[in-house]
Amino acid sequence: MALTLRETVLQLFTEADTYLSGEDISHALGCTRTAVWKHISELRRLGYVFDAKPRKGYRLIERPDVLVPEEIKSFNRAQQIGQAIRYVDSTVSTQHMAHEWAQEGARHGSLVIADEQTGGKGRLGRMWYSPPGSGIWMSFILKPHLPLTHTPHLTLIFSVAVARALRKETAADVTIKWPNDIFVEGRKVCGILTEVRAEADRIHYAVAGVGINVHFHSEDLPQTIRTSAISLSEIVEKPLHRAQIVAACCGEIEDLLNVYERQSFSPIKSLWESYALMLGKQVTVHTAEGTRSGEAIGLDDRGALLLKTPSGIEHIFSADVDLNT
Ligand code: BT5
Repeated sequence: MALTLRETVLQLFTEADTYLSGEDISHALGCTRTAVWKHISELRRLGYVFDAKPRKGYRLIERPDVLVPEEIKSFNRAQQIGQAIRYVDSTVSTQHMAHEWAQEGARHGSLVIADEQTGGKGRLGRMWYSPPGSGIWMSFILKPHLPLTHTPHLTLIFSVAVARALRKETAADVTIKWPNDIFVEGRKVCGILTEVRAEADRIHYAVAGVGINVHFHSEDLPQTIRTSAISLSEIVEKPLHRAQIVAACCGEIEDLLNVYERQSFSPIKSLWESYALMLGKQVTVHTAEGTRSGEAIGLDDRGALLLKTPSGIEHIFSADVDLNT
């Protein structure tokens, strides 16, 4: 997808990492120096800091921690995922925006992202706490050629992709709790919500929502999640840049969707198991049919959790799972 001039200016500064003269940029972009100056001023207004030196030009010395499309795109290596982006400062839920966009004909990989959600959604009508400036609240529109029964694979692909991105970007020791949670230090740092619209028994499109806690302190959280939630800045020393984390997620999601398309679920399953928090452990599973305990022994080919109980092996498709202590 073609970049706007402002996105291209930012990409030039990101790649160069040195001084660029107004003349060099206007040549590279085929626009006037006045236009270049206008884009640099606009970027300054967004919080980017440029150093200006006589005869040398401008150098980008500070980037704001913003989630605007140009900032994400300047780091994103994926070809499809996160190439089309709709960003808003605040919305009820990025899931709603993504469904609307999908129905208007959004392309595969389109991304909706917000700085704040006022009605963030978890599974089964639960809420997702999404205060401004504190996290990454985003929804990906996917158009996979898959039967409806393969929907659980998408959630598992997203869990592994986000876990890999977080490990690479923060070196945090992240694990995955089946089916949709990413944990650090025994607390939830990220939740994933996959919603599909189907035609007959095939997926028409899917919206995969990802909420990653980045900047808040657990003391500031609502009482109900104060001890169960954590944010990345509580465990990572270095300053965190949300757009870079989003871009890393886009790259990993695209890589894993490609692996899945070529080799099906088996490599994803192995990767998932290497991040799994509960394998070989005693767990309690809460489903619509009731609660039971057993050992979590792996995934089946459909992405269901295999639970070994005294009466045999059960395949769990939808549940909340607690680790027994
Ligand atoms: C999830 O549901 O974990 C899926 C969360 C998906 C959120 C993203 S943000 C972008 C997109 N737009 C949306 O509106 N949603 C998606 P579930 O497994 O049902 O977990 C929900 C439970 O997690 C709640 O009942 C709380 O106990 C807890 N919780 C709520 N906010 C949290 C937070 N920020 N961090 C950790 N835990 C939280």
